[in-house]
Amino acid sequence: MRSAIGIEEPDLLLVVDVQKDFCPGGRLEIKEGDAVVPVINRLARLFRHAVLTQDWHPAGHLSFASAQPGKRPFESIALPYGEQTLWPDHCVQGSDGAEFHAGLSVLCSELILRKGFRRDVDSYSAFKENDRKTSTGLRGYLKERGFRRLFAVGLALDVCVRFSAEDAAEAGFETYVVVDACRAVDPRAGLEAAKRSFAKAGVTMVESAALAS
Ligand code: VGL
Ligand code: ZN
Repeated sequence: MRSAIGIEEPDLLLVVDVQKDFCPGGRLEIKEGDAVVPVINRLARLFRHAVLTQDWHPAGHLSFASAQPGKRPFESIALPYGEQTLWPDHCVQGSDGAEFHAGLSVLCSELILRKGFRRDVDSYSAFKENDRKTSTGLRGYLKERGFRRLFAVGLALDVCVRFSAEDAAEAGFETYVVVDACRAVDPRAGLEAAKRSFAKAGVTMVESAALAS
């Protein structure tokens, strides 16, 4: 086991998409999605700074299978910017399912970054949209604030946490994914693919028990 990581200035906790629609009973429910909440609440007390992301789609968003004639959720389509997985309608702007899980308590949160709000581009990553060109502005914000290490948690490990962490590493942040503070849409293949990809991207996987104040 690696030695403990002491959380200090200027470390950042990045809390990805802990929203009702990704939790049991939601429109794109992830198995045990709500189990991340107590782990994240505990972690949040070690940090001085956090950013929350919120998936925030207009009705009829192109990532919704319902917006693509003849397509069903979890199929994929070719778009001008590449392959796009189709999902059930989820995290529609202003809907109850787009709200954060009611038990989430991250008092050190200083920014809520909404993403996926352009009808014709999805955004898994908190940094770069799925066209891989459009910036969300988060890189500039975090650099300007002087953060150096990022600890990513939330939903889903194999989708938005993965793309956010890899883009963070590419942007030059020392990046960790706290695995027990995440759950995957596909806990088998998706999780395995994420692990391989993290190794290549220079993202380190840690357990929450390894983090200390
Ligand atoms: C997510 C699928 C679609 C996520 C968002 O937050 O991981 N997954 N939109
Ligand atoms: Zn989405």
